[in-house]
Amino acid sequence: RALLEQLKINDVIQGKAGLGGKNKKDAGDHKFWATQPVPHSNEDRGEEDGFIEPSKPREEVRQDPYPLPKDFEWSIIDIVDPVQIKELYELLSANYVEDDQAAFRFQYTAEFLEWALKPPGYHKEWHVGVRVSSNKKLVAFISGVPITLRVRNHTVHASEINYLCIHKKLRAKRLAPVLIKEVTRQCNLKGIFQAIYTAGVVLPTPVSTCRYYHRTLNVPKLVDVKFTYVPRNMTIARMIRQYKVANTPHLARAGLREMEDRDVSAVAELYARYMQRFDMVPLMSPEEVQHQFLSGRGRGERDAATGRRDGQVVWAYVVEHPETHKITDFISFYSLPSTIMGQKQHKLLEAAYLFYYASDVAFQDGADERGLLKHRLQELVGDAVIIADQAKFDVFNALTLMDNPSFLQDLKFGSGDGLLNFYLYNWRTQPLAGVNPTDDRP
Ligand code: MYA
Repeated sequence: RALLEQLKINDVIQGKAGLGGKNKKDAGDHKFWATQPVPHSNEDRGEEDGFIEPSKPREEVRQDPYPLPKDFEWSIIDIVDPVQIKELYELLSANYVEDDQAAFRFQYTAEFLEWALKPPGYHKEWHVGVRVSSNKKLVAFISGVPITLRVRNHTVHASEINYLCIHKKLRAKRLAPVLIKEVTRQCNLKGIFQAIYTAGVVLPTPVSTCRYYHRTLNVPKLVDVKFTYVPRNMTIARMIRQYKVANTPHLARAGLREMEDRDVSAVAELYARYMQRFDMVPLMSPEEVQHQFLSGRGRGERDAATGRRDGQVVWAYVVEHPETHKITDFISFYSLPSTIMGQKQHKLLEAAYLFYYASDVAFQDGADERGLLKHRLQELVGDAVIIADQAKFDVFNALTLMDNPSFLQDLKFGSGDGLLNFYLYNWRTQPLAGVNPTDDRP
């Protein structure tokens, strides 16, 4: 299945990305994408990293919005207005990404959307909606938020495009290209000419492809809703035992605690240093670290039983060394529920998604070769799984990026059938290592 908020990359699993999946069309079949500054094949990537089309001065950027079919009008969505967030929430809840069997559909909460669409330096003009002129109903949306990427050795000021959604009744009318061109124009007006985006579908041309993995937590519910099956040689009771997790995080005694505002600069430094391991990485200022890991922590006290706060989107923990008080590690995950379609008993699949993490074990000589980092990440992510279980999540998801492949199997994550393709707009670079989508389950 398809999408995620998190942009990060893997150079861990070997294999060539971007070979295309089942639904790959030839470049010539893409009437819209054939006109866009993206590589049209892996052979079209050239030797040197860099832009495909040069940036333009503001005066040369198209000044008027692109024309929409009659009866529709553009509408900048004001994410600060509770009424408009609710309209966006309702559009996405009914029309956004579904899995191939149409059994589950992402159900981003209003709190999630606010967190995702309002990072430091966001532009309200990049939250582009389409309404029916007569009754003002919101029927389509696309968004961008600013992001600074390092792609190999280049710093790229880009926009992260997400939440492209068209009402089910307006599909296949070539509206998506108009939305994409309009958000591109809005980005260009702010001096931004590169973008990053992810999609389950194969378009020209992925820079990397990752596979989803799932760690079962709530066995009976996942079986009931057919997210997972009891294998033939198993009973449900055995399966429950197999996926049982401890009651408290193992690193609690080593100094694991919730991240707080006072940790921001230490986490920002640790993150920056750890991410040097990878070829495509968002660079984050301390303000961005504060936003990504703390601004979505919810309101009020944590519930005594689950540890959840009202409206909590992100969970972030640090390990503070008990003697030196140094922050040695951090780990985070976010909540993204899905609607369960056509089910009476269960309406919502509560999924946690592994987000960023870092450990200073990576900086020790030979930490990779000696298996030290793998062991530490297993402890850290294992604890995130325990915390998510306590918080009553049904499943914990992760992609085959960053160092994830080193611990997924040991932590009982199973490979899913979803792939996520990563794309860059107007930036050429050789494919980054990812899963080979033509291989079956790595
Ligand atoms: S990915 C999530 C996308 N959303 C969903 O899957 C939700 C459910 N589906 C829908 O709402 C619709 O089916 C959508 C397409 C809106 C997806 N990314 O209007 P159409 C191309 C890019 O007749 P519809 C996310 O949010 C398709 O290949 N292009 O089709 C990241 C065809 O072009 P071509 C896509 O089904 C978005 C054309 O659209 C996608 O009614 C990143 C058909 O248009 C897709 N996911 O609507 C966007 N799906 O003929 C790119 C289809 O050439 C950003 N298409 O094959 C680029 C950077 C822009 C900023 C640049 C700044 C400098």
